[in-house]
Amino acid sequence: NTGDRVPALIIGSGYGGSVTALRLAQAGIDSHIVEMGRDWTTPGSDGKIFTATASPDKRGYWLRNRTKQPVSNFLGASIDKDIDKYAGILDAENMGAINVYQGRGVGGGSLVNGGMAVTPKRSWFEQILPSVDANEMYNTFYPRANATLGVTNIDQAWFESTDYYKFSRVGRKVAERSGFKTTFVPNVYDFDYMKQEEAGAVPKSALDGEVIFGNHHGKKSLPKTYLAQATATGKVTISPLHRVTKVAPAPGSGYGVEIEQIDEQGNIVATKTVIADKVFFAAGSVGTSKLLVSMKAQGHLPNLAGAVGQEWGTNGNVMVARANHAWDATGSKQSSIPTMGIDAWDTNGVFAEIAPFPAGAELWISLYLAITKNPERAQFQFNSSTGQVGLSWTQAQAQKSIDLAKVVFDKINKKEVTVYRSDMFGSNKVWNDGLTYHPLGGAVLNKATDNYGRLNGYPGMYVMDGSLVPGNVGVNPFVTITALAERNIANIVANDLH
Ligand code: FAE
Repeated sequence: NTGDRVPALIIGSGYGGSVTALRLAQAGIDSHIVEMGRDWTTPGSDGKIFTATASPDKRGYWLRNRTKQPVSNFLGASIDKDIDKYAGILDAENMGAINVYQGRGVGGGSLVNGGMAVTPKRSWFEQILPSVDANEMYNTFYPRANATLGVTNIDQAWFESTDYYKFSRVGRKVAERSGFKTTFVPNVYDFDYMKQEEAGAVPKSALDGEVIFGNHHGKKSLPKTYLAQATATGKVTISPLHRVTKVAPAPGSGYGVEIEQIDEQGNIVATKTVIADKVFFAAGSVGTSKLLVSMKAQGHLPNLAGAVGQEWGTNGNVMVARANHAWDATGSKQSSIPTMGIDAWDTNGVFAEIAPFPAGAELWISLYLAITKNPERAQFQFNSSTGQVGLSWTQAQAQKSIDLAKVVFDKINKKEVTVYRSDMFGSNKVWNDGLTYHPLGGAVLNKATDNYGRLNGYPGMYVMDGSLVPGNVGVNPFVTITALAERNIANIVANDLH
């Protein structure tokens, strides 16, 4: 409420925010999380909390009048449809040439993501974040992150036998026949639960195609792990449907934080100002970058480093689909949880998730989300005439992702005598280069902040999320975001919070 003073205010409840809340609480510090999305705990009129994957209603999308499906077409025709404007779970945020998909709600991206929990190759990590002690990361903080997130591996015997991973086995077979390595990928989904889904013993979630609009069961999203532990301490409160719009030094000490409360249709219902001794930016790469860039440009935080808003990247994301032969069925039954990737990072700069396409019918489609070694970066810029923050990313910058992925999939197609599907991302469009699931950067560690996320010039202000990572982590990012937050908060608790 207006006038309140809190010891620590955390902006956003994704990975960075959840780690921060838990570790502050364990150090005895009360914190308050401000989250612009809903708390996804109350069912809608159909008795379900989340909307169905195949036919999303308003619960699927963040404040839009029309769905924006990542796989947008079938046989060239758009599958998008009108919906009511609502504080739905998945944001397809348009930032000029790119749509940045992000989770909205208590738990951030953990509500909508595929749960793929990948620790990057150490050599690549050392290249992108050279100021970080890699020993410490790989011996202490990656293990801590994986343990607290509940990361496990699929039972390989079950993987080989279940109909639900036929799509993965076909993806593996064709990749290996072309000389590419594949690898099992750990996940936060409860694979024992998934087995019981197959046995019909429990309600289906992954095996019912649930993922990008929320999972009712099985997935250990942050509200079941870090946030559950954090709130159980009694030292963490969360305000959903509250959006931070301004942060500036308060007279005396601390920071004044302006917050808009919104209703489920996105209307502003109240504006509040609170004072916080410490402010942790954990609004995600785009959310944190937009706030910092606009506060600096408008003179509210003029001393922020020049590196603020720089070095943003897409993690080289590009999507593509192939049409398999009739004898290579991918299955009418598909688990929505990916467990395998093509690892051509060292040879081709490509790590491709073998993705499900759970349409409920046999389509012989292999879908891939490729992470590529695309070196292109972009900057966030404040536009004083609109008051908005834009992103300089151009479609031409995505070409490098296509070029890298094309070498891998051209080789597979040539060997298999198969073709790309060109009807799934538009009509006659093979490469889906207009989106990213993995926004990274904008407040890069040891550049926009000190080596632990402290914002230079503003004691008590920190960055804790994906904006610390410079544009490309080579694998799916949330384990790295979590581990880095663990590392930084340990240092902050030890040094800044007596
Ligand atoms: P994030 O989790 O995005 O949390 C930021 C939170 O801040 C959100 O809840 C926002 O609503 C909130 N927020 C933003 N602005 C404000 C504001 N002004 N005031 C109040 N609150 C605000 O950030 N990654 C993987 O590693 N494996 C996967 O399998 C995977 N699959 C994905 C699938 C999809 C469809 C998507 C969209 C993403 C996927 N990701 C995956 C990416 C992953 O979810 C993402 O990197 C992390 O969630 C980023 O964590 P942060 O803590 O940076």
